[in-house]
Amino acid sequence: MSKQYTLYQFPECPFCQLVLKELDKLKLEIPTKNTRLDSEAREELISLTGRTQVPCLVIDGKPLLESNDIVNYLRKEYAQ
Ligand SMILES: N[C@@H](CCC(=O)N[C@@H](CS)C(=O)NCC(=O)O)C(=O)O
Repeated sequence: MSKQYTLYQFPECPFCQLVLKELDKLKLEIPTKNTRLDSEAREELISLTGRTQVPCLVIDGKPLLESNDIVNYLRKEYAQ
């Protein structure tokens, strides 16, 4: 992967599950941060987006919100 990614998420969130499933399907390993368990991660997310909404995929420092948009981005970049 040429880009740097971080996925802010928590696994109990159904929208996060959609993204996590897609990562699995595409066999992509992306660092994740759990905003429910990790208060520092939650603060980072607020700094990046002004809110606590997950999932949020940070791509080279730029946040992408909305599970559908994240899944579409991943498919466009990495689906064969
Ligand atoms: N439309 C959004 C919905 C995401 C959403 O509602 N996430 C919830 C957790 S399941 C959340 O982040 N709630 C806390 C907040 O909005 O600050 C998506 O599809 O990603």
